[in-house]
Amino acid sequence: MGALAKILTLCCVLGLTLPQTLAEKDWWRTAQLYQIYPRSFKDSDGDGVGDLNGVTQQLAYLKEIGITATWLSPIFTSPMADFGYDVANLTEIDPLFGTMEDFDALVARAKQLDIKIILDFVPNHTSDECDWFIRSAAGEEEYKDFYVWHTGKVVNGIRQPPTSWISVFRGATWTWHEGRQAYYLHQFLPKQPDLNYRNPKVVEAMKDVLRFWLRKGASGFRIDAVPHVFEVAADEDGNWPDEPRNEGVDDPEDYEYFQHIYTTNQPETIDLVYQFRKVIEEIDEELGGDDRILLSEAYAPLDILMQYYGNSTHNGSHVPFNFELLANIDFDSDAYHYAQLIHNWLDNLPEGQVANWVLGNHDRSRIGSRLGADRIDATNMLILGLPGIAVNYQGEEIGMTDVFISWSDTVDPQACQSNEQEFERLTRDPVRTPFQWSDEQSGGFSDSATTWLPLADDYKLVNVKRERGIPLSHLNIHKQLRALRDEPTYKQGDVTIQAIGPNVLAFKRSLAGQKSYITVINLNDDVESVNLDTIFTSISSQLQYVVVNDKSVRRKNDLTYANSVLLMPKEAVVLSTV
Ligand SMILES: *[C@@H]1O[C@H](CO)[C@@H](O)[C@H](O)[C@H]1NC(C)=O
Ligand SMILES: *[C@@H]1O[C@H](CO)[C@@H](O)[C@H](O)[C@H]1NC(C)=O
Ligand SMILES: *[C@@H]1O[C@H](CO)[C@@H](O)[C@H](O)[C@H]1NC(C)=O
Ligand SMILES: CC(=O)N[C@H]1CO[C@H](CO)[C@@H](O)[C@@H]1O
Repeated sequence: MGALAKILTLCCVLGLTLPQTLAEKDWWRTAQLYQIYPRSFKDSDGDGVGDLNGVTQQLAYLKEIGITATWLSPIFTSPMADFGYDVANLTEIDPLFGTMEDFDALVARAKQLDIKIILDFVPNHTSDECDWFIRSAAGEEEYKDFYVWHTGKVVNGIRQPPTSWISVFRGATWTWHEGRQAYYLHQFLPKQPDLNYRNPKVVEAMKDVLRFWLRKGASGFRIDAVPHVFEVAADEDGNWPDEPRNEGVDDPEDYEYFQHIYTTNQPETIDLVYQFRKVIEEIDEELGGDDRILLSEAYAPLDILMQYYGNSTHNGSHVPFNFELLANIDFDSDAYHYAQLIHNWLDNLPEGQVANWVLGNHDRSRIGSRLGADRIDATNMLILGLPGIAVNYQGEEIGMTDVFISWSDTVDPQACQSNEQEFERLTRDPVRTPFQWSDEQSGGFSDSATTWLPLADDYKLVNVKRERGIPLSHLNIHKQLRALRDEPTYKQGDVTIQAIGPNVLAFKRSLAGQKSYITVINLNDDVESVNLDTIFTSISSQLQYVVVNDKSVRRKNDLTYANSVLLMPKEAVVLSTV
């Protein structure tokens, strides 16, 4: 971590010489992605819960902030035991969010605005209310092996689950089913039985789900929780091994009690992603038009993540989400650590692939709360300024922060499964509160005075309407950063990253014959003076301010000498050569 970050120039990260037609197909290589959590984006019908028509109404806002594609957290029929991550019918819209006609209208409007709609695909399990599970539990021949069933083992005359595996949401991964007289496997809630991917019929059924939505106009999928799709294969007697203990975790119900070597990141998972990619390419072939894409979410070691991109014979995910920064940066991280984590991804990137940058999502504490509200612009400068795909979670562009939700108002199952002492560590409600559109009732999110989660107290200060009118608001800085991404230097240029001491992170984007841009971030509270001339090669002796934040004493278009750039506490700026 303390190791000196060395200057490294990454060559042709984006591939410089793509022919025009291919470049259009490759829209996603420089995309601005935006995650919408539909429950909390915009409520069109006054029930206090966001919906598809709400998203359609606000597509113009996505256009305003320059979004290329948006991925929606699950909108499918669900008993909502896990807010839509427990899907009962994978090809149906949940009435809470609207109808299939509403979905069609969303896709049609998005097409007019040239915004792509990407859907969330939850392969790890279905709801126990899914027709497949009901038939499987009844032992119907076609479906009986759609899920993972086992009669358990009998020890001292007492029936026990086949293994001691623990669910992500605490407690056993096995639940006894009276009807079938067997245990079924669930890595999450008992209401979320795991599909049996060792059954080819399941794989085919899931591929049909992908085909269904692609033909309905989806531009791709984000695949959720890929590591949990496969468990280790059973031995010839149909039994599985227990997992080894994690020393230092004493609560036997806690997911961390065991090392998950048999229930996560099994090698078959990667091949499944390759198979899903084939489906995407098959539909590209069938329907033509712009590329459809796969985003994949996995918290896994870097060498495994890189395999998701594909290998020499198989294409994989276009965008395996890069959680290096999200998972490893904290409030106290220094510039060396940032630089190292950025390098980790870029230096390991397979040839021809594109990097992506993610700092938040619906599962993680918001950036402003995790890293400090006065680092929000700085993180947006990283996400939007580094080469490749920028990914924002809704609200990051206006600087929304975590909202305290009391135990009695808590609805996230991950927290509700725990107790009043533990829930704050586990709950994801604080990052899922209603989007703050304006200073009106319910922040302009809903006509209803009550919303499914309480609104942030600060909505009168932090909202789209107000921030539009403040020159250096998070929103307006975000828009300026977004505009820069249309410059050839940002689309195709190289990057050089440098920590300048522990407090200052800088990176240069450059492209032959074009202006270079240098982002300089003061992470901490000392005034810093940096000499960029000695750090970055071939820059002009004078630099011009292109983007400043509200900590700056300089203004846009001011000039400074490259050999003495003064930075105020938490100042973050983009400079260009002149
Ligand atoms: C899902 O819903 C569709 C349309 O309502 C129906 O045709 C299909 O059989 C359902 N699928 C399952 C697995 O229940
Ligand atoms: C690439 O992946 C495929 C499918 O998983 C696998 O069969 C093949 O051995 C891999 N090739 C290499 C070179 O790793
Ligand atoms: C991978 O995808 C690219 C671009 O879509 C395509 O040209 C190539 O043939 C694919 N490679 C394989 C091994 O399928
Ligand atoms: C990593 C993870 O938790 N992935 C998803 C798989 O399914 C669960 C349970 O439904 C979701 O909560 C997760 O987001």
